[in-house]
Amino acid sequence: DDRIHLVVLFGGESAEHDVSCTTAAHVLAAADPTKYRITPIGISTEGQWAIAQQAVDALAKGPEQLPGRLDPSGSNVSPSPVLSAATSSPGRTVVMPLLHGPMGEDGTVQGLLELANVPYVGAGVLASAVAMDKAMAKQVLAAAGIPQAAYRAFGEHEMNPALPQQLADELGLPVFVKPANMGSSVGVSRATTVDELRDAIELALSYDEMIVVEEAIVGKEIEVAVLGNHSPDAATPGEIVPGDEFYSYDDKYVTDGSYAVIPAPIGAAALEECRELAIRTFRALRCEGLSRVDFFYETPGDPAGRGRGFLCNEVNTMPGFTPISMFPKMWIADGVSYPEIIDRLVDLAIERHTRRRRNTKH
Ligand code: G1L
Repeated sequence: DDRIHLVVLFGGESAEHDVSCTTAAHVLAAADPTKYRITPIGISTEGQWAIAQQAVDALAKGPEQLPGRLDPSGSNVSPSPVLSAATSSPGRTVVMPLLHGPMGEDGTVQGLLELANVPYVGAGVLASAVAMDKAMAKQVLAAAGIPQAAYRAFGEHEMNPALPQQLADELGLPVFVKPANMGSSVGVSRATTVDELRDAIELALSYDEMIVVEEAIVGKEIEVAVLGNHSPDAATPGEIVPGDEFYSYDDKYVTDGSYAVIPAPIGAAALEECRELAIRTFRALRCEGLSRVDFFYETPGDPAGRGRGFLCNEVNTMPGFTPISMFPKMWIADGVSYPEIIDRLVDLAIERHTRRRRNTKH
């Protein structure tokens, strides 16, 4: 059997457990069985890592059986199933972590896989951790000269009664207030007055000790799918046309109310500029494998906006990944099929691992 052993990690303790299970079901159904021998490993909502066979059984019952249904009984309570599955066929294993939030997307699982010396799909420890922290990501992008909305990042200890008014003077109103460490829109609010801003800061500080306050942008929401390592490619950008005032937690994956337009209707020159900016952003954060880079576009000449063009909103190292999610949809629109995206990701994981080993002196 000279197929690649693909270990798919899914589930997890985060709010996105169910999304992860559904995504895993799609990946398992789409991955070419002539290329991959697959070991699915599920993590329950209690954080227990289920033995492979249990996850296989759960998956066999179909996607609708998966969300929240991973029975922790009889499973291992440590990540050891992954490490043993990963080392059972050395040199031929690739791990695909379909996990969100703390313990998945923030670099922790990536660190475990580094220690185990197994190739894995997606961003490494550094890019995962930096992209996950909105304050840190903005600081890195600012240093790289990537245009962004005006913002202030600060900690709990810097909060004082005069700060909300100062922030309103500096950034204008409305602003968005966000906890730094949250992957989703939990704890995020929009403030239109200084009093609302004070409440919004208090709410965000209940989720993280670092928060970001940023100017609200009037413009289009443009997303770009980037694939690659050192020489990444960007797909044709798409536009998200929101149904609500802002992209709230509920319609992040449930797309009713908002819809996508690919290519984004902004003209060929702007599409090209956006792809280049997405690649610069991907490199600035040292992303690897894949990322979805999200921008606001202040149309030059639009009287409602300030005409600044593209402003980076956020970088998602683990974007939605079902066949109808934006990341796959943008590649599919460019002629790269869902199974081909999986092939590219696995190849990129192996390429990165081989290169890193060559560059490491032991
Ligand atoms: F492994 C990939 F392909 F890099 C990968 C991993 C995780 C792609 C997309 C995701 N996304 C997620 O895990 C999720 C946050 C959407 C939950 Cl499934």
